[in-house]
Amino acid sequence: MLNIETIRKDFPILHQTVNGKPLIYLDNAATSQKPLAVINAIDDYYKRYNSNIHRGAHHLAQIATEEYENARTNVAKHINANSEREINFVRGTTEAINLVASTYGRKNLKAGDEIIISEMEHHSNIVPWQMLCEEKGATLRTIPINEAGEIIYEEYLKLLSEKTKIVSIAYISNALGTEHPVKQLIADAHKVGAVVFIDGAQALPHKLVDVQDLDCDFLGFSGHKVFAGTGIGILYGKEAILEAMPPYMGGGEMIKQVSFKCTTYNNLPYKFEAGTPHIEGGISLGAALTYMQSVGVENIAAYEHELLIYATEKMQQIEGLRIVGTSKHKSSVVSFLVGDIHPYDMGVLLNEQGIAIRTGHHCCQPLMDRFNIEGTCRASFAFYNTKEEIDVLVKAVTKAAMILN
Ligand code: C6P
Repeated sequence: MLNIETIRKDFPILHQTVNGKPLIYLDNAATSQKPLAVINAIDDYYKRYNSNIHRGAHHLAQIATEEYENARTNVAKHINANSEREINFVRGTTEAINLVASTYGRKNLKAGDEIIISEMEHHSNIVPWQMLCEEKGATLRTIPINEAGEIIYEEYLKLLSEKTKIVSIAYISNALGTEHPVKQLIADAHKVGAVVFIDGAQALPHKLVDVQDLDCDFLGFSGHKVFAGTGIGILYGKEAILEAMPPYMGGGEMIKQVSFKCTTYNNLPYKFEAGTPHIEGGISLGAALTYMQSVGVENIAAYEHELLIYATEKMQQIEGLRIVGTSKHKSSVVSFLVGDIHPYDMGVLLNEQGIAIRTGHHCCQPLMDRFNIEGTCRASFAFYNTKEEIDVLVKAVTKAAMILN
């Protein structure tokens, strides 16, 4: 059981008013708020040991290196990776996908090969693969989805063939909250010899993700969605696959030896970490995961499920409201439309009540096309949200609908 009142004290930003009303932050899928443990870790880094890492012999450099590498170890444990060598710091999910597309993809794909994604992907899990397909003469195939916002599994099985080289799919959809059966999906992709990239951007904030249990080849996620700072994220890859991949960016840190005749590359994970990294970002990610572990990721998942059920029931009672994305397997997102009201207008009126939601296509334009809509209103929850906040949301949506109709 979580003590939400105590938890909320850890998040200073939540205790403010917006337009004269207490802030109700329901835009957690876009970015989550930061606990004091994370804010203090960043503060501590700059006040006590700001220094470049992996290169200085001096005291500050040693502390910074140790803290950065401790964060990597924490990430490895958190997702049950085999070793720290499988944990690459990147800028976020977007960079993780681009890295794999431009290294693994460029090396291993040829004309006629196929990549499979779903119709429900975030643009960052579409465009890098389109770019790769264009370069290689490969084809991007999409798994269709049903009215509930679930992938049609039989159609996925039909798409798989010996031509399939990469399958890339979000664990949880940012726009609808649908949770896909990724373990099964990975096993089926492996049967045809494809590698699988799991976009974990919306999964890591809400549930335990065990890369060995899933047997995914790659996993990407963003620090800022798991209560850490922005500009930091993780690319996990199986060690043997990462070993065989060419580097992504060239520069300092990613090399063993440089000469004009021959340059050799560094060991994992540094091979993929050219240049001075986002040191305080990495440290903040370590602190954020420690914080989540102290709350208990399973407790978080159970509580957020309660919030989702509560919100779904209450919101369905609003006249004219329809929820977009009604899968039984969902996490922390309620996407909705009320009558013909434009999502942006709803967002503006909710903001007047101090409520932050996201409106629009949520970087999923093909998904919006599939449902023949321009966008939705999206309320997305974190474990610091409460049922009382949902009650206020329901009242505010009802009131806004009356004004806008
Ligand atoms: N979704 C949202 O409001 P970056 O920007 O690299 O941290 O994450 C990209 C990304 C990739 N995959 C999924 C499933 C995502 O949800 C996101 C980010 C935010 O839904 C911002 S568009």
